[in-house]
Amino acid sequence: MMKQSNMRTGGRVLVDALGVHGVDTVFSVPGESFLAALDAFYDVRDSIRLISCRHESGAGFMAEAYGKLTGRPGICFVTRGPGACNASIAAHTAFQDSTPMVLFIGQVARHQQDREAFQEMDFRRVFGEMSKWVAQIESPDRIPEYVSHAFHLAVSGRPGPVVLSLPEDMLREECAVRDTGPYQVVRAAPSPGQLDQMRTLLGAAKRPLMVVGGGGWSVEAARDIAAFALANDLPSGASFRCQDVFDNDHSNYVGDIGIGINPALTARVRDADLLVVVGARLGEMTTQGYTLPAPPNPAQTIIHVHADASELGRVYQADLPVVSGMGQFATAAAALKPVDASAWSDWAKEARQDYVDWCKPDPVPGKLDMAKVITVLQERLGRDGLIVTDGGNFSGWGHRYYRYTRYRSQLGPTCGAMDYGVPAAISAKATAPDRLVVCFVGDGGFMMTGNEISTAMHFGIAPVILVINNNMYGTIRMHQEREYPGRTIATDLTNPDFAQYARSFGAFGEVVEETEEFAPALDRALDAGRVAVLELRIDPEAITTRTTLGNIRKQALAKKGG
Ligand SMILES: Cc1ncc(C[n+]2csc(CCOP(=O)(O)OP(=O)(O)O)c2C)c(N)n1
Ligand SMILES: [Mg+2]
Repeated sequence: MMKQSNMRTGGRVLVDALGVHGVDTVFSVPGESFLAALDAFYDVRDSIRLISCRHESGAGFMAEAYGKLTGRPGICFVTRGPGACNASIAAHTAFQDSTPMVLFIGQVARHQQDREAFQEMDFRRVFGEMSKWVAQIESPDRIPEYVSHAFHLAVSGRPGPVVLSLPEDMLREECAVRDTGPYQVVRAAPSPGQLDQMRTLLGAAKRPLMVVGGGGWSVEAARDIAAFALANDLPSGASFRCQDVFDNDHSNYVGDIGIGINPALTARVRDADLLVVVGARLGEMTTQGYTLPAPPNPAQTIIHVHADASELGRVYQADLPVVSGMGQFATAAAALKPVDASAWSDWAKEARQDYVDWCKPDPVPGKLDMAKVITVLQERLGRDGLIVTDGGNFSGWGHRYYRYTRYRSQLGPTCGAMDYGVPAAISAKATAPDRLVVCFVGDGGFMMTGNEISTAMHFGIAPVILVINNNMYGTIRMHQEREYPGRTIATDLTNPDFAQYARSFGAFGEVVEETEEFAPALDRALDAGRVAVLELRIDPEAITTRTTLGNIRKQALAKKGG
């Protein structure tokens, strides 16, 4: 048969489809299973940047962070069983964090399927629980349809990850097929009746509290929800690692409701008579382990706004459940006639004061005071700052003391995954090169994906990485001391010299041991013009912003009568 000019390989149809949907960056570790797609990327290398990484968890987290930062799907390409398994942590994170992402996996050829061929896995089963949808494309002429569906699903309703499996022979096969148009974002909006009802509930309240968080926000939605709060003098908190959804300098911001919550804020959640929960799931972190509010029918009246109907009534029965996108809800709420808020003006003022008081640092053991480190960062970064955090106790300093004043100025795994920080910071700096991207990561987390410094060097991406070194898996040590005091095991770490490690990649590296050394070291790191690592050696006793490891052990022993 004569070759027609409109014939394209599956790989090319796929890469063209990415172009149609506006993809500008792809994160990957290459594999022979998707060579035909890689070859198609060669031809579009001026419009789609292909960032090849050193580990698929790094590539996956970079894609997730891209999705978190931009609201557009982060794109990741990995190979068959080994690559897919390595990348699965990013899919799980995107799922729990409601981040739009599309993970493409090279798969064994169609005629080899179901034989346990080399590296074969059934990705529909593997990713069933950690994606919104997983499918395998069996024919190249259906690629545009599948990719369009994947993009629509990733961003619509509650955003999340979608997985597409690509048999390698399918990517090589030629076909004639037309491209689709670009995807659109489809989200619900609150009804006028629901808005009326919300106004009525708000008008009847004496001690209302709003909690914002979750995925699907934007600069405009964050601005509108703040306007709604201001108009109704509504004290407003943010869920775990979603602090940048609400300007922390706003007179109605009252702090974050997650791990290490201000006890005064816990009391306010308890004493509130109305909770307006917008975007956050009423999940374990937001409810102090499903205790506050008490499920399923708490004392507080609950208005729960979420993009996904299946989250409403999941654990808590809301008095007013509303399915809505964040932008759609925030615009409507901001346009609502404000209620008379005089009944709770003292409550609102006091709640804000609680937060202001909470930001005053407690004393910190050791020569390097992390609270002061945050103050310096705040001064140096201003509104250009973008704080990226890994999972671990060191993140508590940034949660408590940093003021997030702009949507997106915080990127962190709300699912608590370690090893997120370094790749996410690299992705953030690649995506927003004008921002001052600073990553907080522990010595534990850094040793999981710190190798991606190599990727940053290769592509000329220059975030600043602060390795908060306490020579242990500190979080787990804390829990051990609390539950099994004095019987520590598996939590001590022997580390490399992190500055020297960084320098071995050609990166900038310095050690900071005292508070006064931090500001000049940060200046040098910001000016380095390449990825910079500052190892911050902290006292292992400085385990949280509020207490020491020794105190935790002492209290646990006293409780056990030891
Ligand atoms: C991928 C992953 N593995 C294990 C854990 C469990 N975990 C939570 S925090 C933590 C220790 C973190 O150590 P480090 O990064 O040094 O931070 P630190 O707590 O010492 O400040 C561990 C092992 C996790 N959250 N994620
Ligand atoms: Mg540590």
